[in-house]
Amino acid sequence: MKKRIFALFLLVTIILVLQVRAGLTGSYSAQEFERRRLALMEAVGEGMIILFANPGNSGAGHFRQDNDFFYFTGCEDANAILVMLPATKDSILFVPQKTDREKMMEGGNSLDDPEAKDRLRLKAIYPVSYFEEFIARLSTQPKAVVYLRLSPEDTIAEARSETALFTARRHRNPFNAQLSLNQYRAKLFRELYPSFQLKDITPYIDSLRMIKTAEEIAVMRRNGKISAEAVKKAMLVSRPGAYEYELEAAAVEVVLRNGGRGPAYPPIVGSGPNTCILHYEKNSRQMQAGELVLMDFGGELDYLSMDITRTWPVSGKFTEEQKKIYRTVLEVQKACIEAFKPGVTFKDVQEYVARRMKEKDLDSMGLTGGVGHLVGLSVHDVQTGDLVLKEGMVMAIEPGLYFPEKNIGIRIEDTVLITRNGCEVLTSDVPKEIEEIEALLARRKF
Ligand SMILES: [Mn+2]
Repeated sequence: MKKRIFALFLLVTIILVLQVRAGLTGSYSAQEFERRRLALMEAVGEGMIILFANPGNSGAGHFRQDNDFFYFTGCEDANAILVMLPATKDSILFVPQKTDREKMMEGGNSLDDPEAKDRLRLKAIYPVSYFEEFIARLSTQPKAVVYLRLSPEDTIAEARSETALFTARRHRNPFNAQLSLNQYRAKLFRELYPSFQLKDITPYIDSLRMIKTAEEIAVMRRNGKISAEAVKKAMLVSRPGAYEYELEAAAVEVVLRNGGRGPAYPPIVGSGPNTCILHYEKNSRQMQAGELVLMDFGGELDYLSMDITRTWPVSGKFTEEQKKIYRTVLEVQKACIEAFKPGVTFKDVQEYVARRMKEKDLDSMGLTGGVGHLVGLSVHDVQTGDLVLKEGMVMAIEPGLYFPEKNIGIRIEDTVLITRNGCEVLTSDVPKEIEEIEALLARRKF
């Protein structure tokens, strides 16, 4: 009997351990960030590397740290500065000294925490007001090399190229033509310390961020499950007469309930004509029987994003015309997934897709497939150089066909992890086969 009780106890313990789900950034070890810093310093090998934290909160959203700063610190202090010294492998954090009033309103930061230095595995933590003096000492060295992020920043929802584009668009109006923080910091460094040789740290960061670590992969696997559950929930609340935002609400709730921060980008829920607007996000229309609804959604879990798109019939059954187009997109998407493995390029995927469609005697309707985009701290994650798939990359595959004259837009998107000899679909829990979708929708009651 005692043996049985012990076995039961063991089983319960194992189940509890397996269910441990950190969420809200508790998923990473301190060693993880130290390893990343050491890898960066190893690759750079000279001078001083300086990274800036986000200055503070804006809007109604939660504070989110700058992607690159978070990647190398795991620290969520606002307005901080990280200095890395490749020669000695030391890392120093500069953090704002908060007033008693600030501490009362928002809590303290790493400067108020006597254990922060050891926990974050840093050489020292100083007040940020000491930073300029620290830098000034260096400016007397001949040709001091300083690595800054001279390329644009990325955010969870925008690639570096997209933030650059939005800055450029803002400059169309001279009254909004303000420098980005990166541009401003570089300008200030050039003015204050003209002897420095400024170099761009971004390509070094991006080649690290492109390959996910074991800890990142664990978070992304979990996010794949949560985000898939979220889209499935949205499918179940869809019905003729539902508003697009009801689907958004259902999906966001699943993410929040599972320890995610919310959506990783503005959720796209487009019905009828809106299925053909690729980045539609008003989500205000009432959907009707006979139409399709396209939902592009991914949650944020511990700073990492996910990217899923599904398209389904509002009434629960595809029409013959919708089915024909859907099948084409699905076959192209599945062929892309089949082609994915280390060493593969954009051209390889396209050739494979063309071959598979021919073998299955299917008209691809002009759809060629491709490698999609990387996913990570940003949903359109960083990339350096021409893309060749490597083990540890996480990619979204998102073929779509759009016929505005028919009000039919169909996109099917999954996020996959490149493994040693293929890929693992992280978002496979949400159905995409026609029969599976129709079976799931048949469970709805209305
Ligand atoms: Mn995508």
